[in-house]
Amino acid sequence: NTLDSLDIDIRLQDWARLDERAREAALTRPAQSQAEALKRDVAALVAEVRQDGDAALRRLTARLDRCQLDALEVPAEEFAAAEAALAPELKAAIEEAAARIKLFHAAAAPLPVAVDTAAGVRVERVLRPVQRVGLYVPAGSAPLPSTALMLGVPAVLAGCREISLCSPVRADGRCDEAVLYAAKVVGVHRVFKLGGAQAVAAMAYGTASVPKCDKIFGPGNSWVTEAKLQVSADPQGAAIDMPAGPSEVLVIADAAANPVFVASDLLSQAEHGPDSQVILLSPSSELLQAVQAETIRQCRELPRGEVAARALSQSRLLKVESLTQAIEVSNRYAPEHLILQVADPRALLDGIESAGSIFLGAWTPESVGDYCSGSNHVLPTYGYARSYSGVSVASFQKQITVQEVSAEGLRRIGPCTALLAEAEQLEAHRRAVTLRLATLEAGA
Ligand code: HSO
Ligand code: ZN
Repeated sequence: NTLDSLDIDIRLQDWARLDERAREAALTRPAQSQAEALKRDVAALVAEVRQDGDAALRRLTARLDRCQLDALEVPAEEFAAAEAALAPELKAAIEEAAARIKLFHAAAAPLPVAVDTAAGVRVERVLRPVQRVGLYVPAGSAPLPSTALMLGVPAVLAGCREISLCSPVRADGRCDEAVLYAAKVVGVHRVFKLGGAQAVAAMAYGTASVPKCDKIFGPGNSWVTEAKLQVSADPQGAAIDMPAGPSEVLVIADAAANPVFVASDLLSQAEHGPDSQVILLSPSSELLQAVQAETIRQCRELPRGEVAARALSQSRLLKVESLTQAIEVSNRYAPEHLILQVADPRALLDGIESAGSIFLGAWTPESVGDYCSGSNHVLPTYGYARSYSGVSVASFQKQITVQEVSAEGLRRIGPCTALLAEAEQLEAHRRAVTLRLATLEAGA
């Protein structure tokens, strides 16, 4: 095995022995390269697409993806060819996953609300789809058809009018077949052979071929992430789903956990990229040592072992005093994925304040959520789980409030309005109520 000599190292530390600075360091994500050079390069790409539209997209795709594009949009024949080329079992798996993702997302979708907050005062919430949305599906080190499902299903359920998807083109001029099939299965309207910052720019500003989008969704490398940040800071650009960083998992395991399972979960996140972060918390030194050995052993067997090893070198195995302390540390870290491999995982659930998605018990690997349990895998990373949630139907909707007050209703709530307006010294506000009340008095 070529990985036999690979240097694999995961640091094991005792939380109780770390001072505050060392604790902070143990939970710090690897720095994101927000280098000035990256910002400048991305700004130049975005400006070029804004200025030259399709011509810029062809130029950049030739340079960066080594592909001379004619049409930017995937034609019907290419969808048909992709469908014909895929193994029937893979197509069935894509359909099976899509069905469960749809089941959960439909059930979890927000509902309209109507409440009478006083007699004659009706307040409602109505839902409207974001009209034009852009989905980004990476294909960097590996194409991710599952991401097409995770973004496409909620967009369709929300009723978005125009759903565009961009995914990097291969050197042979085609997009990944499984990505195309997944896009078709969920009902994405149009797919474009575009990747990187230029794809984000195209969706944010629109070109002759690519429709302008109101909101852009999906993960991507540092170029894609930086482009999303830049276009979202421009009122003429597009909103974005959430800020993003490299993928991460935190596992809490007790002495009875199976080290083989725990190691496989740590590695499934580590293999995503050299900047992925994985953390294990356990009160059991034996378990931590067993997982350390097992992770190194399994890592050597992986096709992406070298990538995983680089991620592991930035990761931590932490000995904690108790499961209670593990929860404290986890809440402080706010992981994208949190796996609870403990005897009674439900007992810990109430204590968890911040996490993108939680996996309960020995039989729930993160992989099931990545693909087909039904939950979404586009989740807040980099500590954003403290304040953001994963992608859902609500991400593709606007919630609009509506109120309707009758004459009787205004008699009831008018005095409260007028008094508060007076306290804020906003006389026009006050009169908008008192003039009406006077009219009612005169008529009554
Ligand atoms: N764990 C990734 C999602 C993914 N895994 C896609 C496999 N394919 C970020 O949540
Ligand atoms: Zn994954």
